[in-house]
Amino acid sequence: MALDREIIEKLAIRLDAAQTGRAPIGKITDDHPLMDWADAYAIQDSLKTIQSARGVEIAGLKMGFTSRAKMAQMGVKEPINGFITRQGRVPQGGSLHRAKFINPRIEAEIAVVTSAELKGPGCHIGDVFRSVAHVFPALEVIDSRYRDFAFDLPSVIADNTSAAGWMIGDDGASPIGRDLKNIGVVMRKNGQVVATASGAAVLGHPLNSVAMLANMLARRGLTIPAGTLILTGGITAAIMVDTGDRVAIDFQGLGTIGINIH
Ligand code: 0L1
Ligand code: MG
Repeated sequence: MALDREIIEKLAIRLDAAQTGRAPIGKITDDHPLMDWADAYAIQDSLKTIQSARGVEIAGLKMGFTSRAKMAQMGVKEPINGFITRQGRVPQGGSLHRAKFINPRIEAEIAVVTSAELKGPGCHIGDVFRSVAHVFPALEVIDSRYRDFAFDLPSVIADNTSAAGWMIGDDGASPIGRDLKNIGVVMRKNGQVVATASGAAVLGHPLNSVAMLANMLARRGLTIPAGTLILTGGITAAIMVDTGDRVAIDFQGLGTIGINIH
């Protein structure tokens, strides 16, 4: 680690203020170029502590940058992870208040809830199959706290991977007998198709993302407890949304979810 505790806490306070005040900031690595991934996750943890202290509740975990194309574009070999909050939940069919965000974008995801603890290192997709109780159609709202999306990987990790909101469908499905890599996903904005993809866009299979999360957490001495909700990462590209938009996403065999922006 390159940063001391005091700097880590100051940077977390800065990111929290940017989020609550909808006031974007420059990327934090401009001032701390030696900041490494351990520092970045320490800032994210500090952000979680700050938010928990004012009553924000952790609802689950998320993976980000899980599409190979997006990783290649960023020149990284590994996705990133963060947390989602109960306050960030939008009920199925609900609305997002545009004024609460800086530049909100929406991406289609598959979410899972685990039924047994998952631990790395060495966690494999087979372990995940045995430990996932339900899969859900989902979407994530991302909102970078960095001005003009000018960020790098450590900055995004510190900013809790741009997490800003999420929705899952009301009805979960068993993963048994379901080919999650071949689930077709169609995203529409205001009735027009804006993105299509299949589950394989997420690391070849959305459950690979859960295995990778367990292995990433193991490096920090953490596990995925039973009963954890996990957003496995964007299946489609993230699309910009604005007041008056409606986004609907069809997940083959899992149902449709929709969100209104007002
Ligand atoms: O959920 C994610 O894939 C993280 C995206 C972080 C970067 C961004 O704001 O686009
Ligand atoms: Mg995402």
